[in-house]
Amino acid sequence: MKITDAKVIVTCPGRNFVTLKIYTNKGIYGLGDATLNGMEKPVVAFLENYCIPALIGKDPQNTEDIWHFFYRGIYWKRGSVAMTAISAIDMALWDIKGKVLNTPLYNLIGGKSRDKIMVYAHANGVNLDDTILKAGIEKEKGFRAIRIQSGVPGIADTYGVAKDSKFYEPAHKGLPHTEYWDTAKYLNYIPRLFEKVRETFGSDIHLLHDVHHRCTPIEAARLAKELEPFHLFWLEDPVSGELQEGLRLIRKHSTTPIAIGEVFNSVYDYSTLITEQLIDYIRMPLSHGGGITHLKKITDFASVYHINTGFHGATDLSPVNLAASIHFNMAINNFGILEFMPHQDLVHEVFKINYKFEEGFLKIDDTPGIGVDIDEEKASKYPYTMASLPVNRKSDGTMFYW
Ligand code: EZ4
Ligand code: CO
Repeated sequence: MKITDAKVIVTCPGRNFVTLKIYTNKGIYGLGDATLNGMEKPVVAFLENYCIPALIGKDPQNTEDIWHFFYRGIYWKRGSVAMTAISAIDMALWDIKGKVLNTPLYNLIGGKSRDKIMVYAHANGVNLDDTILKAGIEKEKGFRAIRIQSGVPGIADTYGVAKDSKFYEPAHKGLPHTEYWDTAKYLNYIPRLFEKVRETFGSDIHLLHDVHHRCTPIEAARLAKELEPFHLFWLEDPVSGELQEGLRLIRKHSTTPIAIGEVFNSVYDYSTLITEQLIDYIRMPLSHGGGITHLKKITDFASVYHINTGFHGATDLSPVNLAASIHFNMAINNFGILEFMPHQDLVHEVFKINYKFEEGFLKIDDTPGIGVDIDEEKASKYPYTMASLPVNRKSDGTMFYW
């Protein structure tokens, strides 16, 4: 079997998505998600100028060798752009593998360990009362787990909390805009917020919170400690994970479970965190973390240390990635939870999906491969529109992590 061609489809049904389509001489094609929010074009360029020409003529069934060709074989390793491209290639090849063998992806990586995938919703409120209201709406929809984010008193813009709050979209049209941040105000507010949320919804619902890397290790330790009475499912990205050792400080002070890594792209971003048991959940998604081939190794490695998955699943990851993530998490033993923010209806005009939400869980059908298809004619109706994630400054203007 041979790869005969591949192309990159860029479409913007409400937001940008990049999809890699790999063709074979057997008339079978595979799809991979190559979307990197705000950096779509660099991924497209790497795929078109380097990866696709190198793929032609290769046997698509050799997923392991092809993965290493693009990872080990490339002198300039890693980085989000290159790893997103490699992820898309790997995902498309596993899609082909499933179609060739006429079986859904989950059967190729262990079969079913469960029938449905617990997912968490987002409640993003402009203030405390609004957040309680939003959480109530998600609970009514049947979610068993809700991520709680809120505007902070005294901070003008809080990341991910839209003012008009029609739908979640952290990227804004054009160049990066600036948000301003005040850690002291944030740290004083969040424990009060969770006290109120627990008081309102009781102890049965799983609660999550995303810090978006905005604390220093000792600040994160304080937050994790003060949130302990509210029994979070996890505290996400409490610090910038670049300094893996920073997570030691949080562990020393608190039993609040920690999730990290939506911006990671290699097992080497995780090695200290896993072997020293400094975290509880792997956030790195298939579409940025090297695809099924790499994530299977990482999650098996994590499993040895009793660390579970909690893959990133925001709306800037495409339905192809979401379906692949459902398959993957159906199969592995150490599944934890999956993030799920439903895409806008327009997205489902372009992508034909094979999963559905039911009472807090996602279920997927047994279409061979990943099971999502793209309508290229519809896709072509929505041209790429430049959009960027914000940058974050402290209130005095200092550039800060976000
Ligand atoms: O910032 O997907 O946990 N989810 C998140 C997301 C990410 C965006 C970045 O593109 O933090 O909102
Ligand atoms: Co996050």
